[in-house]
Amino acid sequence: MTKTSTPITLFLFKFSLAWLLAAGLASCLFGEGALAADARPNVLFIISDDLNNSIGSYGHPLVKTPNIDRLAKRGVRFDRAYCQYPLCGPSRNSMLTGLYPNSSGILSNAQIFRQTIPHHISLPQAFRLDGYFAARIGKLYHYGVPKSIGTNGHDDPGSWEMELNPAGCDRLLEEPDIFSLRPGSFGGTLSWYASPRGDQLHTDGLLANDAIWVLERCARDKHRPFFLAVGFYRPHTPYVAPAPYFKGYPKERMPLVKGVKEDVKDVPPLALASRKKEQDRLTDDLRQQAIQAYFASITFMDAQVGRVLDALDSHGLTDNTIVVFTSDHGYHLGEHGLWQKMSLFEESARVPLIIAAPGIGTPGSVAATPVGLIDLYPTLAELCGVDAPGNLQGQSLVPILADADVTGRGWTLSQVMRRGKPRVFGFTIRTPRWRYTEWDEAKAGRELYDHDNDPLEQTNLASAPDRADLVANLSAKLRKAVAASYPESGKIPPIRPGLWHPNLTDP
Ligand SMILES: [Ca+2]
Ligand SMILES: [Ca+2]
Repeated sequence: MTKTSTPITLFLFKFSLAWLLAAGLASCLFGEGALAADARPNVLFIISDDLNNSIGSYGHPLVKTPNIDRLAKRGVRFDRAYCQYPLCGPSRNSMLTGLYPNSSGILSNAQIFRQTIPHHISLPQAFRLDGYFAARIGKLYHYGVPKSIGTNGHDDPGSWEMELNPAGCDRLLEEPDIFSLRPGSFGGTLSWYASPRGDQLHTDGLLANDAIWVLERCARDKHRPFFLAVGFYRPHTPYVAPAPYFKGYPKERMPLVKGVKEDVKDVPPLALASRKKEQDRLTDDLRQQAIQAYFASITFMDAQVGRVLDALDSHGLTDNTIVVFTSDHGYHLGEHGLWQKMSLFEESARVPLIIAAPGIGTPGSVAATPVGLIDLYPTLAELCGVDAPGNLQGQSLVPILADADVTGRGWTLSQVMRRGKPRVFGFTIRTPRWRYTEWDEAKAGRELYDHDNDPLEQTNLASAPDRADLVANLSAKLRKAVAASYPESGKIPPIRPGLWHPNLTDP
């Protein structure tokens, strides 16, 4: 299903989807005696939204994430994992197509790759075509949060056999109570609320309930493996979580970033262009409230992840299910004066990534080599023996899963667009030691940070005379990586009119 333009085809399509949903669940439920059991592993793909590495097992001193941590103990934790574009839609389209944004053509939210490369086979679609039961609960492709919660968002119907879109009190009841820096605006604006309602009334609690429901049914019949994708909404703004989670993070103890004025002196302006005007209103008190609510939302989301992992255990699925946990991009909490996403600094480009593949590698090991979300598609396809398209641009992480000391490609590429006439791009390459960034092909500045000595990226070494050779070397490496991020045509595929346009966002 790649083309649709009229409400009638859309209706028919949704009708057939409802049928498929019933049929898919029925086959999951009752099976067909004639079919032999399929021994291929299941995949439970869990993604959180706007989650940075404020996670216990990543060494965060305050944030409690016991459930993600226990997954890390039985999987491989990638310590240097990066998104390809620090914004929901472009990052998710890149991850789920296995293509760089320059090849998916998706550089903004509210778009789907069916508008640019309609015949490409997505990651869940590849599993579907190879016989897996592919289901989505919540946010996998882009969704406007919170307005699209409860709808299909900017989804790709071809990717799934079944879709569930629960909406909880955070979406349906509590918006009038949410504090926002721009009153009435939640999704793109710092906003938060300590809800008096319990976990299972919230959207993420309902998502976990739905995941448990699907797992229970899939466990009853094993003739068809599943690819279950669960996309939690927290800690995306508005940071709404049940009030008890806020108590674990006393406001006055929330860490504030100091020395921003001095820090940004050596930073090119485009690197800081994700700053939003309303953030001028932030006081230290509001900053601490925001961080408290962000951390509370993480621990709330972690608890829901725990409920899903428990269901996997209690239904005896753990030993034959590959579990992935990640986020679509990182998040600033005041570093360099920035909040939220859309920067190429470490906090915005870096993501948590844990893969627990039963029987592969050493449980609890940590891979230090840089990897990207773009690598997930070839990795999962290889682990499950699923046919994947030949034009994927990531690497398979299977050798690194087997031995966390394997280097693999050894670098990752991330990019971001700055609007203007013309639009310009920033590209950044991350090696084990260095982050090197060019804005508008270095015409608008360069950055070089030494992570061995400067993990907070405070000192831009790009014009240090003794680093000239290193800059030349990294610049050549970056440009080669950028050139390889385009499709064969050498051009970013444009949005083509008349192709599938996601218009399901208004409830
Ligand atoms: Ca996001
Ligand atoms: Ca600086």
